[in-house]
Amino acid sequence: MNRVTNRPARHYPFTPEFRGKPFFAGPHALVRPGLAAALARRTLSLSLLLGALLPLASAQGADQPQWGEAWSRNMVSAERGLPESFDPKAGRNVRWVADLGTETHATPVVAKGRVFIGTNNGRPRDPRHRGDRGVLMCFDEKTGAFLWQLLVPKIKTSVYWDWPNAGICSPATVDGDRVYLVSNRGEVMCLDPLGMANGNDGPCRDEAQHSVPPGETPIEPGEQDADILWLFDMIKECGVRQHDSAHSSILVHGPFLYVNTSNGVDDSHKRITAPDASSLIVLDKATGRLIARDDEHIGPRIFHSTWSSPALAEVNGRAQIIFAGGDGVVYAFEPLSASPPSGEVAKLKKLWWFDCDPTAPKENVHQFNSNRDVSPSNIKSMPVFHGNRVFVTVGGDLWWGKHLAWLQCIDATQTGNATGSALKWAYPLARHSMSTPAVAGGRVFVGDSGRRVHCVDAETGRPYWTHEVNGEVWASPLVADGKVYFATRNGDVLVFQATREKTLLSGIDLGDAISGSPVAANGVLYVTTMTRLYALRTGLEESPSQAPATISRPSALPAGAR
Ligand SMILES: [Ca+2]
Repeated sequence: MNRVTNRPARHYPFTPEFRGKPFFAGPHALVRPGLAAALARRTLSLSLLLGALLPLASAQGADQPQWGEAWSRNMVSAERGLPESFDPKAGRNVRWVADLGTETHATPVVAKGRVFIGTNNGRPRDPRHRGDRGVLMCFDEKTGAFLWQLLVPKIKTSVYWDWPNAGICSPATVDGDRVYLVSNRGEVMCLDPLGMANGNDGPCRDEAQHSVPPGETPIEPGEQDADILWLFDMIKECGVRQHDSAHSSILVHGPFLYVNTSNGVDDSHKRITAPDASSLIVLDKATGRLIARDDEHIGPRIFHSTWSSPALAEVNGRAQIIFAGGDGVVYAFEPLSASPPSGEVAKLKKLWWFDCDPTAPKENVHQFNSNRDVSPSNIKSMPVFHGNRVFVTVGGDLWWGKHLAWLQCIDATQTGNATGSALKWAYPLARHSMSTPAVAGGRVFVGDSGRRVHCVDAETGRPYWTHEVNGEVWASPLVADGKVYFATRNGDVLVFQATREKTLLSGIDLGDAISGSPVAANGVLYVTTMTRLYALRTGLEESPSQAPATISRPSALPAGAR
């Protein structure tokens, strides 16, 4: 899929029910008063302008089978006709809503008529499986009907291996007729997108045992359970000390899977117990065999964990794997062209590297734990490749490090040690950023944990505009259809025009924290809160009677749920 959004801002579809009237003022509106006032200042002129700019655009109709653009990781989509506002209470522009668990930190992917999203088991779909679990749910793309789920027991070694109720945080990757996923137990899994409904396929046959905690009686899978084809245990096979949670979006390149390992510090946060474990590994996608690993000895310098997933670049026609380590360094590796002989594990060849924070401490880094002024930097978002450049957010760890953070632009055409020389510009962010940038039309959009979103000139790093928001931004933005969608930990979705001038189109308060990134596929926008997955499409009228019959009504939340 080659998705390009370097096109001029286009006209926005305007559904009849709010053409010419302030759509935030209705009884079902979820817009906060301050936001409403800001919107009111521009509503009249916008309405007059847009009223003349119909008809509706048609949807493009492409799947979104991985997190970000394949495989630049750019947070852009070529989908059109996406809603600039929606109202879940009234059903306006809402195709369906699916209940998730009580915490959802993953981003949905959409492929082959199905939507896959990681969550927890806070609201059990299967009464046989109760208690904290990692869960991957699969829904029908058109109706939101629940199809099947993967249930993965928690690691009980300590909370710092597999954080309670965090669920499966990793986004899935769909490639052909396979779903690839990293579970909360640090297992790389290959799943059948059709689940058990078509039988138990693949060499893995012990799903019954795998779905329950060790030592408990196996539960035989039914038609609404996942079908694991193979799995590779990174903790067992690679000696990884996963920290807090496994978080990885698998990159598929030819027959290979590139997977970051989530290797990190121990419970004290002041020691690396697996200094020799890999940060990046490569598996054969057909069999799960380990065929390559990095040889960079990143372990001792990992300040917290290894949560950034690799991107694929094509630099002057040459493919490169771009990987951001838990040490704040961006590495470029040569992609594998063939598997090593049976029994051997190849070492990835480094092409260049760039230390994003070269003056930060490099030795005994964990003594700077909890130092908010001086600490190493790390990278939790994904590096984005665009136009021979890498865009990355980097800085002190949100929980344990300094408050300094930046959006950086790196020249990807260098070789060897590119630290310093490859820096095109650095733009200051606040209190770290988990947000993978969206680069489109010569602009870079990103949010930070300092409660601000930014539009920056991609060439110079100078800001076009910023906007204060009501919560930390953990989600990545999405640029699509001439708009940029931001989501906050306070539960707001903010929609701006993706232009150099700041134009806030709408703000919707979903009343529930948002970690997952907005995505678009087949003309539909997906927004994921802690507890619900919203499928949003332009042109669905504001009327409860016209709300989709398949809408999944939220059930009562258990005690302690958000
Ligand atoms: Ca099957």
